[in-house]
Amino acid sequence: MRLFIRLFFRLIRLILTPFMLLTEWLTTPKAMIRSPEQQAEVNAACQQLALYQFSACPFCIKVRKEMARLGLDIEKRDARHNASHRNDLQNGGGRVKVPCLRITATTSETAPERTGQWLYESDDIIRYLRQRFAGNTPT
Ligand SMILES: N[C@@H](CCC(=O)N[C@@H](CS)C(=O)NCC(=O)O)C(=O)O
Repeated sequence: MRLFIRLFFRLIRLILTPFMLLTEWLTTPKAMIRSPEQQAEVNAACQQLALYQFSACPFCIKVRKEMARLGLDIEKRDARHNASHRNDLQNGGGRVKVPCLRITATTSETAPERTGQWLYESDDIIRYLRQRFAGNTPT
């Protein structure tokens, strides 16, 4: 019975995924315009970020669209199909729930020990990204 339920939900996901991705593609906003220097600064700041996500998760789509609007080139890590990303999310963040923004910081240039934060909840991630990047230069 459990196998049947799992297969049923997998089938639903298989059917819905192309529609969700097509809708995302059709409704993704254009990126805000920055000068090349400002964009380079934003790109550098985005190196410290990674989004753990599933491709067909509506909450992840919401975050990806905001990333597109803000012109953020943030690495996307598939936590459904990539076991290593899934384990990192489980071990680092404490649960496999997406979206989750990994915010990496180095403690200092001389002792670049990597620290950071695992930010869950799509609304909190969007709020964080807007606060940091909605202006022309990252804060
Ligand atoms: N309130 C959360 C909902 C996120 C959510 O439910 N994500 C689903 C995928 S669409 C998930 O990760 N489910 C696995 C779980 O909750 O353990 C948000 O807005 O980010």
